This record gives sequence, C-alpha cells and structure tokens, in this order.
Amino acid sequence: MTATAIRHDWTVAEVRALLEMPFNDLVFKAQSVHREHFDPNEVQVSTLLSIKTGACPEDCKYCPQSGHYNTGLEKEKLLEIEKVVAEAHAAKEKGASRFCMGAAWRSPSKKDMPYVLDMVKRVKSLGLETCMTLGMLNEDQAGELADAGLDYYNHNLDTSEKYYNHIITTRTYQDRLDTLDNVRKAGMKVCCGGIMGMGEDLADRAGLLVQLANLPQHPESVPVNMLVKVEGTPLDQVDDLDPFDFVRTIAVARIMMPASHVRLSAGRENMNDQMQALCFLAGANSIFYGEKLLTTANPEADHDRQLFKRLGIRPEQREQSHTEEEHVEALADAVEYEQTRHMFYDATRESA
Ligand code: SAM
Ligand code: DTB
Ligand code: SF4
Repeated sequence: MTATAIRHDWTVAEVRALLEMPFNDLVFKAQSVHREHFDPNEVQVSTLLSIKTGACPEDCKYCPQSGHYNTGLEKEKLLEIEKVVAEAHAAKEKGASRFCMGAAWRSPSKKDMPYVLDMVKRVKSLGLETCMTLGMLNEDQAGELADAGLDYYNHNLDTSEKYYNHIITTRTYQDRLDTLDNVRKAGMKVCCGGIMGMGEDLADRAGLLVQLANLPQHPESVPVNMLVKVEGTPLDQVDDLDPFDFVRTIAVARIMMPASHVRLSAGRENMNDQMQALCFLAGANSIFYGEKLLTTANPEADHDRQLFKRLGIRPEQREQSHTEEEHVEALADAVEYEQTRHMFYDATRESA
C-alpha cells in the first residue's frame, strides 16, 4: 500500500467534501490513514499548567482569561519557578511525556523572558518534552526560547480567516501566521489548531483545516478544542456543535495531516467515554491529562487511566534521542517508566 501523500495544496471545496462524507466512510478513511504513520493503540499524553492566569489584554470571545469579560476568575502573577518544576515533576510521575505551560499574555514582556527561559531549562532537565504558549513571539523571542531548549510552541489559528474577526479584534490573523513563521524559523516544533463550536459553519472548519495543512510544513501537533463555554464570556450561550461534526473535524485533520499528532484537546470534560473513543477511532492520538486545563476542568487522571485500559490504549513514550547525554537521560526515563508503568495498562504485554 502506498502511503498517503503529504500535501500542502488543499482547497476549501475539497475539504468541505471530506467533512460531508458519509460518517462511516470518513472515519474508516481517517483510521486507515492513521495506521500508515502511527500505532493506533498509542496516545501521546501532555499535561498543562497555567503559569500566569487571567487579566489578559486580548479580547478572545471564548476565553475566561480575557480582562475584557467578567468570569469571576482569580488572576495570578507569573508562578515561581520552583512551583512550576514541582508541578512538572508530579505530571511526569503520573505518566505525562510533555509539559505545556500557558500564560495569559498578548506576548511575553522583556522582564518575564528570563524566568520563562529558566522554566524551560528546568522542566526539560526532568526529562520531559517542553511546550509553551505565551502569545505572539517576534523572531528574537522565538530564538531565545529555542536556544533554551523549548521543544514545542503552541499558537492556535483558532478558526478560519473569514470567521476570525467575529472572535478576536485585538490581533489579526496575519499576526498569528507571523508568530508561527517565527517559531518555525527558530527551529521549534509547531503546535497549532483551533476551537470548534464557536458558532462557525462547515466552511469555516474547512477554512481552518486548509490554513493549517497548507502551511509550508504541517504543525507537528494539531489541537482540536471543543469550546468550553464559560459564564461571562461572549460565547457562553452559543449553540452546541453536533458532536459528530466534531468527530468529522478530527477525522479530516487526520487525513489532511497524516503524520501530525492530532490532539483531542479542550472539552473532554463534557464528552462521554464513547465520544472520546470515536475521536480516537477518527485519528486523534494526543490528549491533555490531569484534572485541569488552564483554568477549566479536565477529566480526572484516574478516569483517563481507566479509559485507556478499557480501550487497550498505551501512553506514547518520548522518541529515543541520539546524543550520548540524551541517551542516558532517555534510559533513566525508561527505568522510571518501568517503575511507574503499573499506572497504565499495557496491552502489548497482555497479548504477548
Ligand atoms: N495567551 C496565549 C494565546 O492566546 O496565544 C496562550 C494561552 S491561550 C489560553 C491558548 C489557547 O487556548 C487559545 O488559542 C485557544 O485556542 C484555547 N482556549 C482558550 N479558551 C478556550 C475555551 N474556553 N475553550 C476551548 N479552547 C480555549
Ligand atoms: C490548546 O489548543 N488548548 C489548550 C492549550 N492549547 C493551551 C488550552 C485550553 C484552554 C481551555 C480553557 C481553560 O482551561 O482556560
Ligand atoms: Fe488572552 Fe490567550 Fe485568552 Fe486570548 S486566548 S484572551 S490571548 S489568554
């Protein structure tokens, strides 16, 4: 069987047609593509931490952290490094392979950068992959983060270019594309996706997917968030998206970006286990793990462990690295994993 080509020339019409395929045909196609690049029973596990919460100057209509809306959120200053390291350590102990740190900033300030760079170094030294989402980055900031060893930078396009102005007015779509470009040029991996269920239509979902897949290089990680409706935000009363349309979006993301991790991201707290299983079947192979996203709830870690066990899913381990120093570190990780793997069901062992 020839592998599905990695394409960057998708059209909105073609993607709309994929989104409108009979559901069973679409999910079958997505699962077939998924198996060309990934073990279908492995899911990558990341843990999120808000390192600076609330009072954000931006006006993203979905966001509980925007200072423009009253959501009753307690704002917090930039967390102390030791607290961040302790949270990262705990996440690793629970089985996460990547630690994602998010800040409610338009972009990082000059005075905050040294702390943030230190956080990257300290978290990385625990043997975790690192990811940050701090808002817009210029070339210099992206370079500094890359030099500190940051593996991934998360910056979402959120929706189609056409629908974007309905959601955010304080920065442009082009600003977001420029940040993504700076992250790429600095040599970091890109984590970029969007939010479904914000009142957008099928053409907007197609438009977002086309933007993502037609980037010069596909994002390595594509978070597909279901809107978490938070009281006080302008979108708290928006109509629910048909859950099957969410699954369809995951399936089409998988087909268009065959080698990327597609993350079943925010919104799992409002999904039942069957819905999440459908998302995995449609090609999602990454989740946020741990009781909290940034400010809102995520399923209990124990519930996710049980779900993995019931579905025969294993958490994906970090790729082996090749320098000697990294190799030693990877081995230490593996030993630690052996010691903690009882926390996860290992389907390969059972069937061996
Ligand atoms: N402030 C930075 C920025 O916006 O670039 C980083 C943090 S921001 C909270 C990261 C992403 O979280 C947003 O781009 C958005 O996609 C997602 N997000 C925020 N609030 C959400 C909500 N209520 N439901 C789903 N996703 C949400
Ligand atoms: C992403 O795409 N989703 C995450 C992460 N990137 C930073 C954030 C979800 C936030 C959900 C609302 C909250 O908890 O504040
Ligand atoms: Fe601020 Fe990010 Fe929330 Fe927008 S999504 S309001 S930039 S924290």
